[in-house]
Amino acid sequence: MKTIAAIATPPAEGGIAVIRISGDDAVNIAGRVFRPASDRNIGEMRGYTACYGEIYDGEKRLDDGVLLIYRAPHSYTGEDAAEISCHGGIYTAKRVLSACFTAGAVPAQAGEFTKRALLNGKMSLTQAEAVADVISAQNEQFLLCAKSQQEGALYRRIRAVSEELLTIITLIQAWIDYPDEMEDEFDGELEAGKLRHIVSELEELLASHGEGQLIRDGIPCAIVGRPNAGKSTLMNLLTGTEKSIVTDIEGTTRDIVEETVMLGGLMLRLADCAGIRETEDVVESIGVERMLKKLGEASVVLAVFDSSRPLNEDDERLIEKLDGKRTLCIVNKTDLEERADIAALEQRFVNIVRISAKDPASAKVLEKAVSGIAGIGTLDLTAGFIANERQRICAAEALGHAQKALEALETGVTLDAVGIMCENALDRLYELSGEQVSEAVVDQVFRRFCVGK
Ligand SMILES: Nc1nc2c(ncn2[C@@H]2O[C@H](COP(=O)(O)OP(=O)(O)OP(=O)(O)O)[C@@H](O)[C@H]2O)c(=O)[nH]1
Ligand SMILES: [Mg+2]
Repeated sequence: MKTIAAIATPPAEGGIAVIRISGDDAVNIAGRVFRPASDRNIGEMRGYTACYGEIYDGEKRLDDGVLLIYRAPHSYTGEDAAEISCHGGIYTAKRVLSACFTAGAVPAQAGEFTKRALLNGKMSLTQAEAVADVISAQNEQFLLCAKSQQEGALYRRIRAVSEELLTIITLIQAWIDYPDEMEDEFDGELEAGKLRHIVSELEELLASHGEGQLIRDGIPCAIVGRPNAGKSTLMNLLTGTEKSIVTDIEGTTRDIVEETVMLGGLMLRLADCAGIRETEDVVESIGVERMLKKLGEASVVLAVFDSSRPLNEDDERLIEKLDGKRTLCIVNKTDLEERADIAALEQRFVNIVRISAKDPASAKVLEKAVSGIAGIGTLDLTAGFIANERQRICAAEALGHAQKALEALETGVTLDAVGIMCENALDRLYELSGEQVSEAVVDQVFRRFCVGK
């Protein structure tokens, strides 16, 4: 395999930039572009050792920097590798990289370092996929999940189910091949029990996909309520900006104002919507339509009620629309005299909080209340989760086959048919973990990566 090189740091100005080289010839190539300040021989440097020196393209001095050597198999890729740290100018890094090409390296493709790590058995496919998730993580919670995935959480989870399936397949096979030599009767109910466990494991695994997406991309959260309830004031409080226009005129917000915030450790995609009411105004009624659409799509709803005015038919209409929605009822304007029937709201909503959106201290109260109701994180994603569409399809197909096998066993279909269905499920799991996967699939996985990783 050719020796590859790429800039591993982002194309931006910074203190240092790192040029990564990997392959059989990595140390030789490093030796051609790097001249140690001491009389050290690069070819004799041991793994995990570094030296300071100057970087050259032929006889042209480019920069000074540090060379770090890795020896196979103790490197990210499992190959001999070298990293040259130079000054972090974009142009300098590009010049050092082109010197590596002159010295014999070829440009690395997107994700090629990680792909080599996979091919050299340094990680499983799901671990390699997690590397891309770690790089693109935008919040603490998702980073934590992606990290445990990178450490093999999903792989271990699939492994456990695969082994359970394999035990059933082996037993069925033995019964088909050597029925006379089996000591006990075939216990269909016992095997069905094992299959039921596999089915429920796979169902739980599939459920982790939606949850993982919410944590990665943010939880869609609609702020709704009647006009003037204080929705935009609340939005501005949570975002710490004046993004939404606030006035005492009813129907101020018409179009949807969106912003992503971190609240109580969760990433929320807030949408400040038009107030709900019957209106003749064409623009405002389009706003109300959009609000209803957002409400439908939201995983979490912040429903704002104005405590200084009696509840009216718009509030009632909203309450009806919240049926079945994960809602935090926010009783706002508690700094004013109370005129709304709060007891009625308390009867209707389990999660209720009283605040004044004008008071900055309310942000803390909301943070606690929101993390309580969001209900995300009921599954422990650090135990492994389905992170992308490729994995989801494999898991869904494995589940389908396992369900069919269970049904066949329960309805007394022949053992070989049950065995085949179990094998189909196992094949899908092997594809999911990457133990049996086509080159085309691997290529597709690495297309998501950046060059240098
Ligand atoms: N006293 C008091 N006034 C508030 C509070 N929250 C909002 N207001 C005021 O209520 C009025 C309406 O606030 P907005 O945030 O624009 O209300 P909205 O729900 O977005 O209204 P629309 O966009 O028209 O649907 C403004 O004058 C705010 O200053 C509060 O907690 N206490
Ligand atoms: Mg508003």
